[in-house]
Amino acid sequence: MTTHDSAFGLTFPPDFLWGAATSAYQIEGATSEDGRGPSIWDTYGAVPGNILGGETGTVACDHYHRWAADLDLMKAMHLNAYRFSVAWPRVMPGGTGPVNAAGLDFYERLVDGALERGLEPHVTLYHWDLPQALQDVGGWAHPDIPHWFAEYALAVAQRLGDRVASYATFNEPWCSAELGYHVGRHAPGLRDLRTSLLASYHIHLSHGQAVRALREANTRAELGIVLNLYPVDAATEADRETAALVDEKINRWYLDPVFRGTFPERAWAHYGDAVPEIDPAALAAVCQPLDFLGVNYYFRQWVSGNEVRRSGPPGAGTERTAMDWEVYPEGLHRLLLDLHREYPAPRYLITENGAAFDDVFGNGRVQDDNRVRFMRTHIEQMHRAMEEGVPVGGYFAWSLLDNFEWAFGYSKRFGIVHVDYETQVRTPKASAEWYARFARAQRGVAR
Ligand code: PNW
Repeated sequence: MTTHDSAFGLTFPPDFLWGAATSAYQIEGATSEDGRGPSIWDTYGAVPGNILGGETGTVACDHYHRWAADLDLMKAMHLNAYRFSVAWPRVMPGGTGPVNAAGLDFYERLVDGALERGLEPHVTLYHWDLPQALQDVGGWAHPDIPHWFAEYALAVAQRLGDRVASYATFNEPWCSAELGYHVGRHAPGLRDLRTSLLASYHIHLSHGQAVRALREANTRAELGIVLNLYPVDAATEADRETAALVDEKINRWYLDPVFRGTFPERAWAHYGDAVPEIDPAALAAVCQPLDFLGVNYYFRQWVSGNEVRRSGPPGAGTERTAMDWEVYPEGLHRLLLDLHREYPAPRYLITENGAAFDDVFGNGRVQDDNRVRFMRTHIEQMHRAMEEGVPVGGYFAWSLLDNFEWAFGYSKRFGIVHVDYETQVRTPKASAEWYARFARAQRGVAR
């Protein structure tokens, strides 16, 4: 027997990764412990009005102290992989310069703890918590940042080495550049298109430079990048051109440099004078052979007139999450087929998929049937894509825990495990129990 039947009759390869994902700033807390330097999210969160309810990541899920119990949760759920991020300001408090050994100690304990529990560690090097010291000199807009990032990546890889299964350079660079430097709804809260495009360019260069540095250091871990990607649909024929532009701005502005060493033409022309001065050779070098592409899938973009909706087609027939995002499982199937055709990678990992719902905690449990349905239908669509030839190697639920949802503070709960922020008590939701049964069946683990 090489495969196992699951609850709903889908067969996945026995070595398929069933995991959960988190990120450092969203769960760790302990923002000034053991030599960690300040990050842009500490600074941004300290400004009234930036985060709903004035909340911050200072305590979050206290994962910095509760990491062992959190790993136990995943082991109990029969998962075999854990995706988390390393906080740059823990490793290099000043962004560049001396390494803080205590910061790396934490991630070393985490990696070893994961391995002891049968969880493959999948590390994201940058999930939005830039050291404030680097922001003080311009952050992603500074021309030297690719060098600083590669330096930091090497410091992590030198310590964690081959115990890590994969490194993703970036999580969702669109969010860093667009939300952080243009829309201003994420740290550092800037509102300037030109600076945001420059930041995106430097993030690309940083990715390329870090991948080259890690390869030269003979890192055996798989290397890749994680992008937030969306099918883009036009409501009417007249919306097609806009939809194509939106697709280039959100998806291809990030895919093309990584896979082709170029920027997409339509978006480039659209941005006009705001585009940065590009060194074609440097841009070409962003395209490094990768071992995987990480796909974060949440919803599609629906283009209608001048409006780009995340909530899908108007009307009551569409299910939406607490973020007002459309529930659209078919989009994952479409996205994977499109990627496989246009941006072939050796394998794809679904590095995030999940939903916030208005969970009701009562009698010691959360009966989140909506989240169970969300996960099941998305896993079904991922399976369809695999049957049609797309090499998908794993699925990571976003998120293991309810956590700090950026500008929304703690008001949006994405966890499959409920967190009581008063007591820090973790309670697996019905979705965690469902996922545990599913993973156990898929992996053929005895009861
Ligand atoms: C992702 N959008 O963020 C991040 O990787 C996670 O840290 C986050 O908690 C999760 O998705 C849920 O939001 C996104 O506006 C933030 O399209 C914003 C968007 C997409 C993803």
